[in-house]
Amino acid sequence: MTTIQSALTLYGSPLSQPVRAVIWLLLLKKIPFELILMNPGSKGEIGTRNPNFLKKNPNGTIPFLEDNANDVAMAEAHAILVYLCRKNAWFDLYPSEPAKYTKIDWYLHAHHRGIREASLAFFAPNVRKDLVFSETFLDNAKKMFRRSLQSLEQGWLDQSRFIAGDSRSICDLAAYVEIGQLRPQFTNLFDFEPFPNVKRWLDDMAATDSHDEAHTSLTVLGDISVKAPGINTIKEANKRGYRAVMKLQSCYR
Ligand SMILES: N[C@@H](CCC(=O)N[C@@H](CS)C(=O)NCC(=O)O)C(=O)O
Repeated sequence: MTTIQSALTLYGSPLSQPVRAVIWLLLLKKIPFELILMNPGSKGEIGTRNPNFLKKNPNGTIPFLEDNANDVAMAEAHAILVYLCRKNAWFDLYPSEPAKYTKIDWYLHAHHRGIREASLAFFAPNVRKDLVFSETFLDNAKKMFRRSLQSLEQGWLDQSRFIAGDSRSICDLAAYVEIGQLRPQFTNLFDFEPFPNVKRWLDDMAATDSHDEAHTSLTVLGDISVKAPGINTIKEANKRGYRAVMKLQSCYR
């Protein structure tokens, strides 16, 4: 039997927010890829802190992408999203005109100390039991997230339907994987009622192609607002998330 190596290899796990953004983009564009399941923070065989993985990515983070045909290997979700769009001329999601892509870049850079706090403040304390957070740290992360959400509510999403304009771009994917994970239909960790523009945008994003497959892991994880999930639920969520991604891919391989 001959196996065909995918042009793209993505190291990650479906429950990881930045990994999900890359998975979603590749599914949206119907680009086949190999997904190598990783365990964030672990030194074990498939861990991001294993010496073999650290040789690839010294920062020990996922997502990590190898574009085998082009001898490209890279980390950082937003760099990967931009790379894939530029290389494939996906101008619908990352336009070529500076006036348009600068707004997307602006959001993507701001996201890291703002909206990404959604994970630090709400998700990781429930799911990443290997990480220890002080109350002060968590309070600050929650404040930072609320402030950033407020700026999306009043400064970005009241100007346009999506974050950087009236059509979807990669910054909407990057933002949704963080903000969307807290919705009542997923982890149920945040009350969006005071944010009507964000709520409208969340609904628009949930209607985007491949949303459900990219977010299957979160559906399996379920509401974690009352009780933190056990390790078996987390493993099952990643496994079923992986299967959903592979099943959708098999339709266009
Ligand atoms: N800025 C990075 C963040 C990546 C990141 O934090 N990934 C987590 C999983 S969600 C990770 O790999 N953590 C490894 C660890 O905790 O050691 C990106 O956007 O790609």
